[in-house]
Amino acid sequence: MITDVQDGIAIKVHGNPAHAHTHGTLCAKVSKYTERTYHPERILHPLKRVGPKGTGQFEQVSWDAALSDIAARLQGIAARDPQAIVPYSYAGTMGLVQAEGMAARFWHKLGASLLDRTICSSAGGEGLVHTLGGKVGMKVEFFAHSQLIIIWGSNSVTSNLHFWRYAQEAKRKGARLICIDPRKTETADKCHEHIQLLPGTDAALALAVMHELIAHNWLDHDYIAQHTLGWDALKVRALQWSPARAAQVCGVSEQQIVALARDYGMSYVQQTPAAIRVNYGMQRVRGGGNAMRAVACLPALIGAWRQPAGGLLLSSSGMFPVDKQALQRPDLLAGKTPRTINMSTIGNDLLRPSSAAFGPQIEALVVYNSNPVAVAPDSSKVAQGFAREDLFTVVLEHFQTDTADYADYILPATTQLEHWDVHLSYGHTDVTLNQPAIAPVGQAKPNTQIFRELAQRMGYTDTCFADSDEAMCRQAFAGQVDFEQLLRDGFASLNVPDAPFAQGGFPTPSGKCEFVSARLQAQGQDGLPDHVPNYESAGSSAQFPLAMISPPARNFLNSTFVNVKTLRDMEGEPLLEIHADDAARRSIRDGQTVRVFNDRGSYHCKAHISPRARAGVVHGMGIWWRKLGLQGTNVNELTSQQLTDMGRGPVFYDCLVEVSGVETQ
Ligand SMILES: Nc1nc2c(c(=O)[nH]1)N[C@H]1C(S)=C(S)[C@@H](COP(=O)(O)OP(=O)(O)OC[C@H]3O[C@@H](n4cnc5c(=O)[nH]c(N)nc54)[C@H](O)[C@@H]3O)O[C@H]1N2
Ligand SMILES: Nc1nc2c(c(=O)[nH]1)N[C@H]1C(S)=C(S)[C@@H](COP(=O)(O)OP(=O)(O)OC[C@H]3O[C@@H](n4cnc5c(=O)[nH]c(N)nc54)[C@H](O)[C@@H]3O)O[C@H]1N2
Ligand SMILES: [Mo]
Repeated sequence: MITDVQDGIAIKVHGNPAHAHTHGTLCAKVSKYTERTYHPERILHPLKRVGPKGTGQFEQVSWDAALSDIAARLQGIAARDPQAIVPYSYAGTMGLVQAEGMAARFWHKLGASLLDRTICSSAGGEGLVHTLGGKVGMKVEFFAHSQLIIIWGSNSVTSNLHFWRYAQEAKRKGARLICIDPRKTETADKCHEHIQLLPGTDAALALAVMHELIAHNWLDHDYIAQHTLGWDALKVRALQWSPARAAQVCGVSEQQIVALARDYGMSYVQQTPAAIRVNYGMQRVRGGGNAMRAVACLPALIGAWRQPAGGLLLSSSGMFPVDKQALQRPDLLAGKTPRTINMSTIGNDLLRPSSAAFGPQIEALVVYNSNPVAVAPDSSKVAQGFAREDLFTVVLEHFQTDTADYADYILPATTQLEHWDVHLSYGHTDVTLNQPAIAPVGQAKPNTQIFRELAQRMGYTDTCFADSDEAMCRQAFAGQVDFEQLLRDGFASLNVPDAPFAQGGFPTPSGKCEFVSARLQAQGQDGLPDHVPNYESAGSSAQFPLAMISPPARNFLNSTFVNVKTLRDMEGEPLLEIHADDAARRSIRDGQTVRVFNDRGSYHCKAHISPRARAGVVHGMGIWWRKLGLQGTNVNELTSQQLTDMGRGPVFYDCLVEVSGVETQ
């Protein structure tokens, strides 16, 4: 991203045309970054709570007063037990330095609870680790040369524009594109085929594809023999999944499954490259880890990995040689072994008293790069926890979010335009450098600086607390990336082979693609991938007959940008997409206000009778700020704190609801 600056003011941001993957283009929301940076509601100085918890009333205080008081409060709690202090952070910035750089050092030194950062990708990530050995896969640019692209659990047009450009290029060259998604997305519109399965049924579909590959012998026996583990067992499992059986489970036609398998099998017969872009949409259900494993087995069966434009990509992040030891300094724990809090169950955990199993009650929460009151599941519990009068809460933010409303202190943080950072990627394999384009706006400070100054007030004298942000950027890749090149170009490509698994060499314990995982068996899990039904399967409840998913909105980034007017105007208002039959059965009109509800809570929004919804499945779009929605709630009022089969992740898309019209005068 390039920022045009005039007289110290950022005028415009645009994509860097010299960077192959960005190619001069930014997505709709990030192209509004200057509007967000100079937003009239940007927090420009530290704020201290003056009203009751959660009412959002604050007064301006000096940095010195705020940091001294925060340090004193944390020291008081730490003197009893530092584990009563919990950091909470995720995707605001995923830069290695501003996310868990200086902050991690601070928490390690303090001995605070560790945070299990599960809210986005841990189920799929762990599924992939147990199959391919890590978040590794084909290089994203080679999708441009694939002949068959299966986009599985991703609305790429909305959430992964830079991949989508390569898919478009392949399509122009004659590739066939297949989308597998319960919603008829903007991406599905542009694919040749759309398989509109029920949420949480991907493993059944993948196993039925295997069934067909076996039945027709569309198998690369040589690749399977040399580079996979557990084929005989997987074969037995897959043969239990006839297309007819999977069709029942997935809620799609048997013919569609057979055709999918034929397309995939023909890639083997004709030796044309077949690629799967699998993404995190399919792992936000109970069986998310198993689903990812089942899908990740497919390329090995047809030897797709032999070609650069074949194979699979979930995330490329495992290919980056990040030096976490240097950045995060776990050695500062110095023998302490704090407990771990799972960010996906923060609602329950904030409400838990001290106990032998749990440890001390959470007394202080320091939130940065995250808006948990809006994004974490079961948000009425989360809000109830944040509302505890005895909880001391500090929020580092750009804006007064739903979470910041509950803070005791809000500390103004810098944006991407104002600080140093280095980034890895979910998709491509370039390291990128973020150099500040403008001075901090108002009194904002980088997260790193806030933790540096807190460390000083806590009396921490280790030299690592004096490292500058630029120095930390240099430490992040332990000299494995040319920093001078980063300074010059803004990016540097990792040295990744074009077809990394053409000759096997997977980073698993066996070095093979593991159909059977001994590590999973050792955890007491099924060593083979299987279909694990949702906690709340479509059609399993008469009281709550509709399955709800809540995928990202095109013009928001999770809950970021919701307060940027031009983007919010494009999104309109919080919507529930619903099929015409489901609406008719409930006498719901298009545009009518509806109440979406289950045992956990209720959410008011506008109904949108939409061909994007299949019967039985509704879509609560985007992550709106609660306070900008109707009645101060958002879709996470309905989602549960149940966890996935692997990775302890949330099950946002495993959620049953009922919908009723609300009479409006
Ligand atoms: N515009 C925009 N872009 C974003 C984000 C955003 O909020 N807005 N968020 C960013 C972040 S943090 C992430 S993690 C990535 C996520 O990006 P991806 O992992 O690519 O996922 P999404 O596009 O969120 O896709 C979710 C899709 O999965 C579908 N889906 C839901 N349940 C199932 C299921 O059971 N099976 C299958 N096959 N599909 C299912 C949904 O309908 C939706 O279309 O996107 C990033 N990009
Ligand atoms: N129902 C439902 N819920 C979901 C999802 C879903 O699909 N459906 N998606 C989930 C996913 S994939 C994710 S990743 C999570 C994301 O959830 P979060 O990690 O909470 O991400 P955001 O909602 O974008 O909030 C990030 C906050 O960080 C702030 N921020 C940005 N940069 C900085 C910085 O440099 N310093 C500081 N101090 N603050 C900064 C922003 O202003 C913003 O308020 O949400 C999850 N929640
Ligand atoms: Mo995410």
